[in-house]
Amino acid sequence: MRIRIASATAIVAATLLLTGCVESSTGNDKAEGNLVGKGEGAKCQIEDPVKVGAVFSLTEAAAFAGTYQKEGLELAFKELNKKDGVEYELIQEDDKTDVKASLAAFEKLIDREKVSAIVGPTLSNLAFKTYQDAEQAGVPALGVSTTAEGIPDIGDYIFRNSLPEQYALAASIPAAKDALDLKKVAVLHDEQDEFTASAYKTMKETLKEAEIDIVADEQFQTTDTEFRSQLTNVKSAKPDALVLSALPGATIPLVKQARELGIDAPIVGGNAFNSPVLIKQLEDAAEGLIVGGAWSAKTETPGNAEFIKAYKKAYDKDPDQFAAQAYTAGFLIDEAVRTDCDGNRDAIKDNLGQILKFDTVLGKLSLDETGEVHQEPVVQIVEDGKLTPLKKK
Ligand code: 1QQ
Repeated sequence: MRIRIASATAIVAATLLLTGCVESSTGNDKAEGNLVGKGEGAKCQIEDPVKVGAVFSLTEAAAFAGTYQKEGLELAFKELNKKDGVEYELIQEDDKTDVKASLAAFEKLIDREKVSAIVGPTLSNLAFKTYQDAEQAGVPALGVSTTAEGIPDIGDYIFRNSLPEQYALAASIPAAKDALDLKKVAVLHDEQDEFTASAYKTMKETLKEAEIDIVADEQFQTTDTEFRSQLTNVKSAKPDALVLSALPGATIPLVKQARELGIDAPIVGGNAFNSPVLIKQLEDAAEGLIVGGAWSAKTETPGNAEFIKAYKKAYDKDPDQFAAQAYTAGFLIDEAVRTDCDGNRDAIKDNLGQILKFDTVLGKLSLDETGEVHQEPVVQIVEDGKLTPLKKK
C-alpha cells in the first residue's frame, strides 16, 4: 500500500515535471542564496547577497532616460551597501530600446542570474511585453518610468514608482490653463508607442475636463522626422498651446519645424519632457514649456539636497527626474527586504505592496498591493533652459 502511494506520487510528480507545471527545487522559481535573515528593519541580517537586476535603455532612442536611471540606481545601492546587515548585488542590463533585447535581458536576470527583483525597463512600450515574463516567473518588477495606463494591471508582481501620466496631466493641464490662459490647443501625438498613445487618450480626457477646446488633432509614428503637413494644419487652427505626446526622437524635429513655420505657441508636454537632455536639444524652443512630473531639484524633500550633491560628485552632472526615481527604487526594495528580513521574491512582492508614506527624494510615497504608486505630482516650467516649479498666478 505504502509503495503504491509512493509510486503514484512519483508518477504525478514526474508528469508535472514533464509538463512543466512545477519546477525542481533547483529550478527557476527561486532567487539565489540563503536570503531569509534574522532581526528586522535596521537590525536585519541576511547571510547571502540579495541580487537585484535592472533593465534600462542605455543605448538608442530611450538612452536619454536610461543612462540617468542606471546611475541613480547604482548610487542608491552604493549607499545601501554601506548600511549593516544586507548586501545587494546589482546586475544592470541594456535593452537597447528594443523589445527582443529587453525580453532577453529579463530572461537572463530571471533564469540565469536568479535575481530577487528587477528594476525597469525604461519604456512602457517594452514593459507591456517583458512584464508578462516577470509575472509568470513570480519575480517582482518595479518600473521607475513606466507611466502608461494599465502597467500595474499586468499582474501581482508588477509595481511602479513611476508617476502615472494620468496624475501628471491632471496637475499640469489645469496649471497650464491658469498660467497661459489656455482656451484652445492643438494636440499632436505618436500613435505607435504605447506610452505616447496612452498619454494622448489621457490628454484628451483631461483637456475636456478642463474645458479647453481641441482645435487640431494630429498624429505621427515614433521614427517620423517630417511633420510639416501636420504642422500646417496646426498653424491654421491658431492654438494657444501645443499639447505634445512624443518621445525625444520625434519631438526635436517636430518642435524645430513648428518654430520654423512660425508657430510660437508654448508647449505642454508628457513625461519625456522631464529630461534635461531633451530640453537642451530643443534650445530656445523649450522656453515656457510646461510639464508635470515626479521630482524637482528645487523641492525640499527628505534627502534631496544630499542626493543631488552625491550624484553630481559621482557622475559630474546634475541628476534628473529619471535618476531620482531610479534612486528611490533602491530604497523601496531595501524597505521591502528589511520588513520581514527576507530577500526572496515573494517576500519582496508582499512587502513592496505595503509601503506607506515612505520618505523619499520624490516626497512621501506609497505603493499599494495592486502595484500602483501614490505621490504628489509637481508641475514645472522651463525657464532659462531649466525646469523650475511653476508658480500659481
Ligand atoms: C513611458 C515613459 C517614457 C517617457 C519614459 C522614458 O513615461 O514609457 O511610460
